Amino acid sequence: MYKEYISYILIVLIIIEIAFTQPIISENAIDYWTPEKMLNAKLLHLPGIKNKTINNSEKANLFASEDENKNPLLAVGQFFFTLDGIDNACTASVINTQNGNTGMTAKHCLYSNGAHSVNMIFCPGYNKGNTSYLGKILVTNASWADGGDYGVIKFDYNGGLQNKTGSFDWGLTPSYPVRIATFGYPVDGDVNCTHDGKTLCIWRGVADQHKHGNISVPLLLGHGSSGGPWVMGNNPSNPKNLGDVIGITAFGNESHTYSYILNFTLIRELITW
Ligand SMILES: *[C@@H]1O[C@H](CO)[C@@H](O)[C@H](O)[C@H]1NC(C)=O
Ligand SMILES: *[C@@H]1O[C@H](CO)[C@@H](O)[C@H](O)[C@H]1NC(C)=O
Ligand SMILES: *[C@@H]1O[C@H](CO)[C@@H](O)[C@H](O)[C@H]1NC(C)=O
Ligand SMILES: *[C@@H]1O[C@H](CO)[C@@H](O)[C@H](O)[C@H]1NC(C)=O
Ligand SMILES: *[C@@H]1O[C@H](CO)[C@@H](O)[C@H](O)[C@H]1NC(C)=O
Ligand SMILES: *[C@@H]1O[C@H](CO)[C@@H](O)[C@H](O)[C@H]1NC(C)=O
Ligand SMILES: *[C@@H]1O[C@H](CO)[C@@H](O)[C@H](O)[C@H]1NC(C)=O
Ligand SMILES: *[C@@H]1O[C@H](CO)[C@@H](O)[C@H](O)[C@H]1NC(C)=O
Ligand SMILES: CC(=O)N[C@H]1CO[C@H](CO)[C@@H](O)[C@@H]1O
Repeated sequence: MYKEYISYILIVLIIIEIAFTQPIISENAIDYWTPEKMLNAKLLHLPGIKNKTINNSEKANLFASEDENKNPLLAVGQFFFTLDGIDNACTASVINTQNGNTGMTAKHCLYSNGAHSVNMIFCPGYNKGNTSYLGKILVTNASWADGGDYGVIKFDYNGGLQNKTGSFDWGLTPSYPVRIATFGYPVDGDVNCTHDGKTLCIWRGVADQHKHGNISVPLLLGHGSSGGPWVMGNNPSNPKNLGDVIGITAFGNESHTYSYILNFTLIRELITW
């Protein structure tokens, strides 16, 4: 009995150590984010990359088109939040769960140097500075762990947001290199699209892994793309099959952008709702 109690405590302590959950009651977040604030939100700095002059002709062979407006993609959106007193924006996506109200973004969009994001909202299908018909969705919980720059968020939407947006599957571990599509709202970087931080930019190309470490794509996805999904099997002509998330835009160097390898066991544990 006593032994059982001890191991129970131990398990609880381990869970507390690896998983931080931040329950935030922010009913005002919907009102807080006026259209003006959304347009003026700072696109969160992508750790590691220095701002450089964009020269689109450098990597012309890598470019994909942003023109996917015929099939508005609602499973990706802009994620607005206040961190350390500053109004910021990142990218987030809806992932396939039983509760229907779960998304993913980067950990550094949820937590930084002891500060937790507040006023969190998700705008599915945000594009060219406009919300979709789904408007602003309140984000009521966020959870993440040490050792990877990604986390899960909980949407407050009756009936499950993914019923309206569709969702990305997850759980596949590809062998590298692998063809993927990346999604984000950058203000700069190498993707051939309107880098205004308000327009969804999609890049299709190959992600590779070096020495069993993090995975990378050979271009700068740009500031504001943090938290965007890296998706394999995404077929733009079949919106019912969005593909599988295998990465989340996390950081960059002078030439490449990185994602951590996602630990799907951990992600399952982080979804406590
Ligand atoms: C780099 O770009 C980001 C995003 O536009 C901006 O917030 C930041 O201030 C810039 N940093 C420098 C050193 O110019
Ligand atoms: C961009 O890079 C290409 C190839 O390096 C070069 O030819 C071109 O002059 C550059 N354009 C600008 C505007 O710097
Ligand atoms: C960038 O996109 C535009 C519009 O889709 C296209 O006309 C142009 O050829 C593209 N540039 C490159 C270098 O791929
Ligand atoms: C929203 O989209 C409409 C066209 O559908 C455009 O006229 C308007 O400028 C957009 N709003 C913003 C803030 O860009
Ligand atoms: C999604 O909608 C269907 C009916 O359209 C409903 O049966 C199901 O419960 C909904 N999913 C969630 C998570 O609420
Ligand atoms: C992934 O990148 C981070 C940040 O540079 C680093 O701390 C970590 O060790 C890397 N992980 C692997 C498995 O290479
Ligand atoms: C950036 O990352 C790529 C891929 O990991 C690597 O080949 C390259 O050397 C890195 N560049 C710098 C300046 O570290
Ligand atoms: C993934 O997460 C689980 C649960 O937290 C953990 O037990 C496992 O060691 C992790 N796997 C890797 C490869 O880090
Ligand atoms: C699982 C979990 O942390 N749930 C919390 C989500 O946030 C609400 C408040 O918005 C809390 O009441 C829940 O406990």
